[in-house]
Amino acid sequence: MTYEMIVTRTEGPDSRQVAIVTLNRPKQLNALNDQLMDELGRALKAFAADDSVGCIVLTGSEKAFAAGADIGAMANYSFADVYNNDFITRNWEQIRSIRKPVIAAVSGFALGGGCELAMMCDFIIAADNAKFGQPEIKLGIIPGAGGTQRLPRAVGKAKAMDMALTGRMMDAAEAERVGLVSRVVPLDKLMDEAMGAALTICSYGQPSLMAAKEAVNRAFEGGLSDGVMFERRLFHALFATQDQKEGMEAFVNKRKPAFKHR
Ligand code: DAK
Repeated sequence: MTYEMIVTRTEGPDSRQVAIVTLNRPKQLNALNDQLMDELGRALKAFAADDSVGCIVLTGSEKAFAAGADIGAMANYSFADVYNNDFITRNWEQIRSIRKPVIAAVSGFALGGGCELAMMCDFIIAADNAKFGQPEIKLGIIPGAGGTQRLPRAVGKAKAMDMALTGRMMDAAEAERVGLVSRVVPLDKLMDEAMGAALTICSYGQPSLMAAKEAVNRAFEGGLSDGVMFERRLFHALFATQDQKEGMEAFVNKRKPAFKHR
């Protein structure tokens, strides 16, 4: 597939690759427009359907993961334009529907829709120059792609309100301290770190990876006892997989497991 606003490649052993998707509108700080989101949706869907891909890394440029939705493109929209056309929503939902692990490797600005996009990934690894924010309030709007919901779940109400109401940015150190990102590394080590995590993930069995992702996501959707029950059922179900037999037998026999993803 050919793309204009993203670049895709795969890396790793043939049988189990990491797909790397790079947002590529550097002059506009990767501002997210319809075409970019369409291309991103298509690429993610294709990698999700590709059995040789075990994990996806989403990244941007050194200066910007993404500085938000394209303000120039939005500036003249009316209520009827955004409501009737369900303004860019269809593409934003795509990333949430991907069942394989998706890591955001963030350097530079992750603002507005850029921060929301990173939060839709399963976890965020940040470079030490990363800056997160939901500055929509400065434009007379509010976050529109889940920022008011995912940010408080990630960092708590106080920090989320602070960011949504003042529009201030959070640096990488603060983002790690409050749990928005899982790791912070020097900028020149960002892709090594993200690839290391992605290759580790690729070495595990796909059914258990997907079950772990579903179960953790469930923690954000409902109550504790329902979540624990959901986890228990998935846990039990994994005993029906070849990978569980392989993983445990390999441990007992002190050898490396060879997962078949079945
Ligand atoms: N849109 C369009 N262009 C942008 C942009 C953006 N969000 N951010 C930066 N650019 C462009 C700048 O206009 C500039 O273009 P030229 O002037 O060179 O042509 C170029 O990128 C470089 O930017 P700066 O010259 O401003 O660079 P600085 O280093 O001085 O400043 C900055 C960097 C990131 C602090 C600054 O550019 C900035 O404040 N940018 C705007 C950040 C922002 O407000 N983001 C939130 C946008 S609202 C939804 C889904 C998502 C959304 C809504 C709905 N649905 C699913 C319904 C999301 C909304 C948003 O994200």
